[in-house]
Amino acid sequence: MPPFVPPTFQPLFAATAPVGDANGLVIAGIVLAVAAVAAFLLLRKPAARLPKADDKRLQPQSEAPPSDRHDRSGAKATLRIGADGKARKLTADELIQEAAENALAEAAAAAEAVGVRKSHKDGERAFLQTGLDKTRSEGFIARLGKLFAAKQIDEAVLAEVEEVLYRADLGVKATQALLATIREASSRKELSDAAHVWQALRQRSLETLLAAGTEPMKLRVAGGPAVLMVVGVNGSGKTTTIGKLAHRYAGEGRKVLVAAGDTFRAAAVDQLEVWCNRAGVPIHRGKENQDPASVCFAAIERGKAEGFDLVIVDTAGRLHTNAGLMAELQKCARVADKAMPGAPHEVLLVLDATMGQNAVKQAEQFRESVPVTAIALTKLDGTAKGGVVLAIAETLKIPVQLVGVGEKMQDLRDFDAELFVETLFAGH
Ligand SMILES: Nc1nc2c(ncn2[C@@H]2O[C@H](COP(=O)(O)OP(=O)(O)OP(=O)(O)O)[C@@H](O)[C@H]2O)c(=O)[nH]1
Ligand SMILES: [Mg+2]
Repeated sequence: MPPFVPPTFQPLFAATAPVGDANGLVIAGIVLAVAAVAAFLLLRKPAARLPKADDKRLQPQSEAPPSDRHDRSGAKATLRIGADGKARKLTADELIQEAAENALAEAAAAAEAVGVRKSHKDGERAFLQTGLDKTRSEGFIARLGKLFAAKQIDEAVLAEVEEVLYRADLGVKATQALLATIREASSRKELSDAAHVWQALRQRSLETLLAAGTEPMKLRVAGGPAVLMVVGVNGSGKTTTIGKLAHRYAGEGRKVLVAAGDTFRAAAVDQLEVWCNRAGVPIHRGKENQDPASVCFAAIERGKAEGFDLVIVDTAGRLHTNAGLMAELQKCARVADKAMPGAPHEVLLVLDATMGQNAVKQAEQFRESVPVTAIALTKLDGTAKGGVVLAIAETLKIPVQLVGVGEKMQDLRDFDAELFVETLFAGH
């Protein structure tokens, strides 16, 4: 009898002996393997059933705290320290039970993470609902809703749709794109079905927004602070947006410096200072009427010397049609690059949504002077012209990164194209 055969299986081996020693070994090996699998399954059965919620095994195990469940290497060990301080070897059944408990704990943690993401999304949706309330109840969504509900969608209705979209400040490109979408749905004999038309509009709008870019702003750079330059016409919401951003990034533990590049009005610097105090970040002030470019330069130098992560530069509001003031903005950008090559890393154009199509025109002019990389669309809460987001994406192909939905600190939200479209078209 070969020495490896355990006593329990020796009769079995003996029974196979007539087949010949070599064959006998093979057959005995197979029998041993089958027996091992059967034993494993039998042991596994009672533990594999799903424990009930009140099952004691789901309660915390005082005699085997979680930290004792793993050895120092982090690998699973079969030894556990009991309440008496003694090591005890777990049976196979206990090991399986423990694995089931661990799997349940992991599943619960995963479910919790999903829950956190869901509640975050619900929160964002609530902000957007506020921001899009007027667009949905008075703007083009409400008007299209009336058109689609009242009549069969035919060419006459399409002409009305076109007018609604133009009036809603969607602009030529976005309007034509959406009309083409509706016509295409019509060629698939879906025109009379309002639900299909809404679906097509929703899809097209999302594609437009995604095509304008989905990358977040790059506000982390190696070897010095990232420089974010904020530009826009008078009163568009630059200073307010900077205050909200400073609050957000400082809250994330980043070292933020705000540069008061609007040196035209003493009141502008004071206003910025109020926001900086609220956000708990320092402000770099220049002298009244000092060249804004030199304030920008000095702030970046200070940002480098004092180890700031981010320098946000406020600039004076200016009319996009004023060549002299636009040249001054160019100078600020040039000087920033001298203070730190590559700066400004992002140029955020702040547009007031209530301006509608005019905001798109402003953007076209601003980007001729400075490399606008991102758009913050403010005052969405105060307008029915929320469709201007589509006009911006379709015409400018610059991503809207932020939307302002009120005057409070938390009323500046990251733009999420999917959530935006979902909220805009909700109920249709
Ligand atoms: N309702 C609403 N108001 C906003 C929003 N963003 C800014 N405002 C208001 O818009 C007004 C102008 O904002 P500012 O931040 O001073 O604008 P600015 O671009 O810095 O203005 P100038 O420095 O004069 O060019 C203020 O009364 C803000 O409270 C927003 O998202 N919603
Ligand atoms: Mg300002």
